[in-house]
This record gives sequence, structure tokens and C-alpha cells, in this order.
Amino acid sequence: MAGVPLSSSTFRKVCILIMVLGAIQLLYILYHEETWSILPFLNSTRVPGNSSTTSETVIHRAIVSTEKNLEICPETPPHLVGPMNINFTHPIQLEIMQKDNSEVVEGGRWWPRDCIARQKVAVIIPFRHREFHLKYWLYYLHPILQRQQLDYGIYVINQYGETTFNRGKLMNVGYAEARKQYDYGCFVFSDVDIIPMDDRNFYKCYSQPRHLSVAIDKFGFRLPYMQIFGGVTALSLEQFTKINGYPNNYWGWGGEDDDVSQRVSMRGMSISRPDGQTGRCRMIKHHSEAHNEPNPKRFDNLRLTGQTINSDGLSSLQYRVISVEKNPLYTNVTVDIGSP
Ligand code: BGN
Repeated sequence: MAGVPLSSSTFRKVCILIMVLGAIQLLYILYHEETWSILPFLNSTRVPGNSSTTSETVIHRAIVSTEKNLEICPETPPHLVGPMNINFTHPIQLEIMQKDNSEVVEGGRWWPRDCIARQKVAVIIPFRHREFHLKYWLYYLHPILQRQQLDYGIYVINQYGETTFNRGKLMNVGYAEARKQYDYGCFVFSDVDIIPMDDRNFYKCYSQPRHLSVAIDKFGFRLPYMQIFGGVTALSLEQFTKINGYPNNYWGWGGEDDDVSQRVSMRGMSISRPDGQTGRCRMIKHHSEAHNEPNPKRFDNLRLTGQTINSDGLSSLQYRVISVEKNPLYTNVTVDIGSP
């Protein structure tokens, strides 16, 4: 073979250089995240066209890798700010909100990446035609729940059709549907129009059922009456099952929360609350909407709670799920709950 003869030492140098370059290339392949995507058999997180498998695997991978050496989050979260300025005057842009919440996984799921959350909380929001309120709720609550270091998911339970609204039944549906998604141990039930003004008002569960919205601006920042249990409440799995959930038979405005309040005391529990300063909240102003007129039967129903607590609630819950959509900042469950 013709050519310029190589001395044996130059030949050795060229071989070493080729080996070093090969090793660098191999290291690059092994460690470069993007390169993994071209090896689908090694990487189940990038299955095209199946977004739910993708995100679930990502969640699983993140939990497995982050929980290895992590400690339980501190009793008092370190980044709380205390009193906050809450107003509803500026327009909310969904795209900007999504960018600001880049750690929120589709379906509105988030958990602290640097410690293990003390509680797994499903936030349940009964809903119909209140998109304007929901935007503000998501805008304010996502950062608050993150500063509280909760492992949380947001579930908007959207009543299908135009029959009379039923807040209590939607709460029960939210509880049942959230449980299908994750191992939640705490359930926060929140109206879509109530925003806490202090992030030390924890959206978590306590040894007794919790009433969080104790000082709403609409009521002059005062508790209107001692037994009130409306607005925002938190019950653990155990507390909620003990009272058989909400009643399903309150159609229209009012009373279902008072029924739950009675259920709580009938089952030997009491309501716990934050102090009146920490528990300050703002309610987004709105006109009372159609198909949610005050329920004339609520006074009669409330007299019968002692009889209905076991027969009407989670034990008798029936509904038909129309759709479950995992949006970037919340899970949207549209449900047919029937009519009165
Ligand atoms: C009460 C309602 C609650 C509501 C609060 C605050 C009733 C039952 C009649 C005794 N209860 O009066 O459902 O959360 O006002 O708006 O109407």
C-alpha cells in the first residue's frame, strides 16, 4: 500500500487521540439529556402522543429521585410572607401565570422538590360558569400553596347542564374523583371566589375539622355565627368519612355547609379555626347567578340531619363523569349530578 510511512510513536499517538475522542463522545451520549430521547427503549418519559403516561412517569421519576435523601419539610415553612395584598383589579393572563408556575405539573399538581411534604392535599372547587373567578383563584393560590410546602392537586368540579346548582354533591364528587388520582389524606373544600389574605392560613388538615375563611371582607372581617362552616374548610380523609361527607340533597343556595357543621358535632368533633387576623379573606364580588336561588327546603333539611347523616352522603353518592381534563393549572372534572 502506497503512502507516507508513519513512525511507530506517531502511530501510537494517533491511536491514543482516537481513543480519547471516542471516550469523550461516549460520555456525552451517556450524560446529555436530549440524547436519551433518541433511545426510546431506555426512556419511558418521552412517549409521543400519550401525555398522561408521560407526565405520570415524570412525576414518578421525580418522586423516586427526589425522595431518596430528602427530609420531611419543616413544621413552619421558611418562605411564608404573612399578610398579602389581594385585589381583583388587574387582568390575569393565563400564559404568564403558567410560566410563573413552571413546576406545576399538568392537572394542577405540585409538590416540594427539596423536602418531603407533610400532607397530601386535594383542593376541591365546586364550579359552574365562573371562569373569571377561577383565574384569580389560580393566580393567588398556586404560589401560596407552594410556599406552604404542600403536596397538592387542584380539582375543579364543574356541574354539567343548567339544573339547580348543588354545592354539597359537587364536593363529594371532588373527594371521590381526587382519591382516584392520588393518595390524598386531606381535602380542602373551597369556593372559587374566596382568596386568603395571609399565607399563614394553612390549606392543610388538623386534628379537628378546620374552618379557614373565618374573616371574610364581605362579612366585615367577622365570623357571622359560631357554627358557620362555609367558604373554605379542610377535613382529613378520616374526618370526612366519619361524617359521611356532604349531604347530596341540598339543591340551590344555602344550608349544606350548616348540615356539615352539624355532622361534625354529631360525630363528636369540633371546628378548629385560625385567629381572626390570619383568617382574613377577600371574596370576589359578583351577582348571585341564575339556577342557584336560595333553597327553600334548607330549613326542613337541617332539622333532619340526625336522620340523614348515615343515609345521605358519600354512602349514597351517584353521578356520571362527563370528562376529566388535565389542564396545566388544574384538573377539570365535568360531572352530571342529576336534578332535584
Ligand atoms: C347562612 C347559610 C349558609 C351560608 C351562610 C353565609 C342557611 C341555612 C338557614 C339556617 N345557611 O345563612 O349556607 O354559608 O349563611 O352566607 O341559609
